[in-house]
Amino acid sequence: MTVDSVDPDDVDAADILGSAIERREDPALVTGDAEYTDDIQLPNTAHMAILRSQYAHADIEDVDTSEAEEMEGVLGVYTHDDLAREDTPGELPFLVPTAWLLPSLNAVDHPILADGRVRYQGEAIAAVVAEERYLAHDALDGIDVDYERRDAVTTPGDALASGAAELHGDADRNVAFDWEIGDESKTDDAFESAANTVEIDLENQLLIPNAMEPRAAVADYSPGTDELDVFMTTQNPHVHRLLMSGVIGHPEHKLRIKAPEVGGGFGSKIHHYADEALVAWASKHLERPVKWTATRSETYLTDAQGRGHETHAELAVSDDGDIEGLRVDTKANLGAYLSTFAPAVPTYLYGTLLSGQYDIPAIHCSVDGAFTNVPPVDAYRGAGRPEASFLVERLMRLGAKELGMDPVEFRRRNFVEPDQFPYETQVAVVYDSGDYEKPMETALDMVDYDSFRERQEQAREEGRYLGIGFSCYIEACGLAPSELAGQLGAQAGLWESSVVRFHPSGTVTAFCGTSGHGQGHGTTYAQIVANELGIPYDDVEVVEGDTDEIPHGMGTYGSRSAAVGGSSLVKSAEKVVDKAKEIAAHQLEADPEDVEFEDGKFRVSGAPDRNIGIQTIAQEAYLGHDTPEGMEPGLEATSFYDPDNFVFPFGTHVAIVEVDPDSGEIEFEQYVAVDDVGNQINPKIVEGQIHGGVAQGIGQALYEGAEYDDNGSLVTGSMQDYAVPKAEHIPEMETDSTVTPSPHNPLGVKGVGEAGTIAAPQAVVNAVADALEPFGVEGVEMPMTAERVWEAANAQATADGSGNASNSGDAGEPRDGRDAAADSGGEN
Ligand code: MCN
Repeated sequence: MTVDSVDPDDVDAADILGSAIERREDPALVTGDAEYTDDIQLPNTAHMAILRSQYAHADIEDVDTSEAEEMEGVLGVYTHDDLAREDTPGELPFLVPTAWLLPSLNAVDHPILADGRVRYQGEAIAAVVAEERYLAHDALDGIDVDYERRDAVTTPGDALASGAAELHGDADRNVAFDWEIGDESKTDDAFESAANTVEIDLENQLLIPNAMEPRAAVADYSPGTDELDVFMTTQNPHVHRLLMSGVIGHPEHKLRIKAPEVGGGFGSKIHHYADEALVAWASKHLERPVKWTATRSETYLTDAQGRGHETHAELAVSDDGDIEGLRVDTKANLGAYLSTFAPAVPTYLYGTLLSGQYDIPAIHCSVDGAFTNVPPVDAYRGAGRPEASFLVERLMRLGAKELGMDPVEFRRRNFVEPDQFPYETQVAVVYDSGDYEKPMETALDMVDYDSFRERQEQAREEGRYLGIGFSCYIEACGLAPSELAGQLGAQAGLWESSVVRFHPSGTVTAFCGTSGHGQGHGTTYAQIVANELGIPYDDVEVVEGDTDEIPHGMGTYGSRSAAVGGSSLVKSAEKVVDKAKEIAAHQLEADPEDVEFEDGKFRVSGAPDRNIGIQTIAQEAYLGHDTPEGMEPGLEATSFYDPDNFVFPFGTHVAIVEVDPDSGEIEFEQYVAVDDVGNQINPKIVEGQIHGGVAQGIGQALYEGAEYDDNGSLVTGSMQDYAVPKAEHIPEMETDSTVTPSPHNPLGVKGVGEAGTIAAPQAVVNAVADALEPFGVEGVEMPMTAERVWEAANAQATADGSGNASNSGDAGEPRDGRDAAADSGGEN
């Protein structure tokens, strides 16, 4: 089902919420009219370039900046010592979790500029500010760094092994923390008595975010007022303001962070990096505007990466197919330093999702976080939840296989049933609402599962290898109830604030503390506010991303904007209506109790002719000539909305692939995504978010992965080497949805921004495993490149000498004796 977008003018005001209206932000974006950070040209701007470590691990014996300082046009060259001299706190912060929740956390120092040692390739050592951007970059060649190289370690398993190169003197064998969740002894008991167990070792590879727009910042300091304006690529301006204020030692109330148009983030623009702090500090220091825009190579080296897990997991299952226990042991890559949200990602955002869609009576998960010589690893679209869902859904396939049970039947048997909600898992969260059977059924119909196995058998007879893969995912988003966030270790409340302001003419500006960067908030928030106030959609303007205009805010990540920001707007609009109703009642000479509000009009009950529109009331509110006694003029309201719980979207994604064992190529026959994100504000935007998310999930399954050599140098440092999928690599997706509203917010919505990314990888990996079952292959590590798939399909043949020569181009023998290559064009 493809959702067709509609013109808002063709939608009745009463139907605006839930309509698939066109995104209002697109004309400016596609015509080049939108203003991004790098478009900002302030008079007298100086430009910054940053000298980055060429090595992943080294002591810095000396940094000689004298030649650079002499170069024409250079205004300043700064190292760690310069920042220290200026009494700048100079440490980059992390926010979660707090030490009392993660007592083992080793909160290592994270200097803005390297302090005698570099721990990942690309770490900032010195900054140059010059009159022109190219001069600044040229001057980097005038800085001489005397490195003493050290051994590097890039994977968590290696970093935690004895004898590994140590990154931080005070970290015992690179241990960032150890953490556990669930009931260990109950889980051990479940395994001891289990009739069947299956186990898996898997890697969830490191991924590099690829927003279209690289990170950038322009800072403008006014010495007269001591005000510092920073325009930057941020997903959370108020959080950045708070953190930066501490990092550079500038008072929060004199610091303004503004996000112009932001060209994607996927999590990478949540965090506080050295670069933005340096720009702000330098502007203050030089008393003139300073600008920095990362090159694409810099983003590859320094943007916080995602995932990076090595996991061993086991599932205990009864003979009837009931899951009895799940045991997980994960080593998580944290990179060289703790980034803003980093320790929360492989702990509270991962371990709490390990029950998946299933009623699992005993779960235990232990996680060892490791420092390694790669950039900090932090939240990247999905953040902990894709890792959990991948693991659970890979085990679901294995469990079914072990019992000889249909994978759909096995899942269905273990689903949390609709009457079990709210469902408390064994890993600390309570699922809000769900009906897992429904999206599964819809997806099965869409792929005609009843006939698939026959088709698969027939194809195998012809030497063609079809496979089907299921992913019944769950996620937790809408971050988060502040109290729960506190219990989970965040040093921040995760409420959201908004203002709904009527202007005297009857139009409205809605301000929200979230900060969209591609998600279409301008459209969906206007739909919410127009619906609440009963006014035309075009009369509502939405403002985000500016600490000067918006009272406060926690930003956009964790698919929280609709559930928390949207709900905050509802609350503000309700307050506005309440005040307007009092004015209306006064003017209609009625008791407010007797006044009803519907479709933008206040009516006296039982006397429909006595009515007045809310837009007229707005004018009256500002005139203040005829309002209830003692009422303040004006019509606007502010809310700080704090939700009761996370929201838990879910769904079933199914991939059908054909694998060519001769070449290792994987072709999609069908990709079906059926998602339940509760009520939908805008089905077109929901569909677009699913499309983008699935594309990223397929990217992880098939193409993407950060690779480092033994020295810790990034091998996949450009788009030539890091395979971001192109449009031709992504299959036509068939989408549908079911609707199970969340009871925890006034809109009944659940988040959608990460769902596709969380769902897709395991659907594809399970499909490839299914296709290659005749070859005795149970899985291929991601990214499933043609080479890896070919090797897996041919491993058995190579091992037992059954016919495949590595350079013959023929596939190995399937285990059931059929000739894989016979009819499959093995000569191609
Ligand atoms: N929406 C809706 N109905 C729902 C849920 C959401 O119509 N039931 C709409 C919302 O109103 C919003 C959009 O869908 O316009 C996404 O909403 P939500 O799921 O609340 O997610 P956020 O807006 O908080 O966005 C964050 C999420 C995350 S965490 C990542 S990562 C991500 C993503 O969004 N990064 C993106 N989508 C992205 N899309 C783009 N283009 N660029 C990114 O960097």
